[in-house]
Amino acid sequence: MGCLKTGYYQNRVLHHIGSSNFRSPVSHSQRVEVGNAARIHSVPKFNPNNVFFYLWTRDNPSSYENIHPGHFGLNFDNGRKTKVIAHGWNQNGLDMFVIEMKDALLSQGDYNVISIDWGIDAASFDYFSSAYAVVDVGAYAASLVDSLVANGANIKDFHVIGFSLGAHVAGAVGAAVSGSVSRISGLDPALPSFSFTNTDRCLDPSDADFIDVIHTNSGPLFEGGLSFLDPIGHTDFFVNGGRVQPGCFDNVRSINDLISGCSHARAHQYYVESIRSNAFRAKQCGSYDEYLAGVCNSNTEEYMGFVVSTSARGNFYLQTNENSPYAKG
Ligand SMILES: [Ca+2]
Repeated sequence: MGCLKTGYYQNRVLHHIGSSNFRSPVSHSQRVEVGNAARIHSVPKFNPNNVFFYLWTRDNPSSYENIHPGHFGLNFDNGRKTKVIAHGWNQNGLDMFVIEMKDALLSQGDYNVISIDWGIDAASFDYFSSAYAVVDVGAYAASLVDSLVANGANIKDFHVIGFSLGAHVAGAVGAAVSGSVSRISGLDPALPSFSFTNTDRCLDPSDADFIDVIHTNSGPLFEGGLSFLDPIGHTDFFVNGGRVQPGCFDNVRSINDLISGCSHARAHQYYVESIRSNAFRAKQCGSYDEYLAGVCNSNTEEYMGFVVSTSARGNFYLQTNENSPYAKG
């Protein structure tokens, strides 16, 4: 299982550089192919000073602490489980969905909640430059996790949640940490440019002990999709078939429209709802058509989202309401 299905993707990024590890940043160019048009992009060298980490706990639920590798703040507690949130393109670490997710998490559990703010790199006008940055951002965030573990935290207490491009940041964190984090949740993992034959550059099952993925706007770009339609986790949930969501009327014109689009955003909206309630009941099935036809009515059930069983495996389907609350129970 990997991130690439040859011939499936519309956009391909070819990279021709050596090490771009954050410890030894290098200037480089990147050849980007979009369809049949190839062009050379200048990609800014990664600067870890452009990445920030915000920490909230029940002791400081509203005012975040800035932390970074080697500086853990006053409120991080090794006895708590840690939820790490990675935002997507043209977002930042204080995006509304991050705050909603943080609030939902702290309402339900005594967690350390860390937001990775890579908004400077994610603000690139060029989606492909931002997509290129995810591995460096993830490696830098992994160095924070490693330093927290060296200071007494348990690597198995870390769960990374990433939306869109942030899902691949989460994968890069998981790939770069010493050991393996317990879980990554990929919320509609972005597809455009992630056609690498190399799973080092995208979320894949080797990045954590357990990976659950929610698909809400999947499919190739030319069909109006933005994320991986193929399963890329240990368990994948295809909501309303995974392509378009009820209540959304996504009109596809560009990546920009899609990335801020209704169906894509439903992925983090469903997930936040799943933190507060446990009602996204899904059935294992071979396809959405079979699910709709009732072929899978007696199949295994799982609950999607925050509460998913880490023993869940395979593909699951469910339907939602058009408006919040989305879960049908
Ligand atoms: Ca990976």
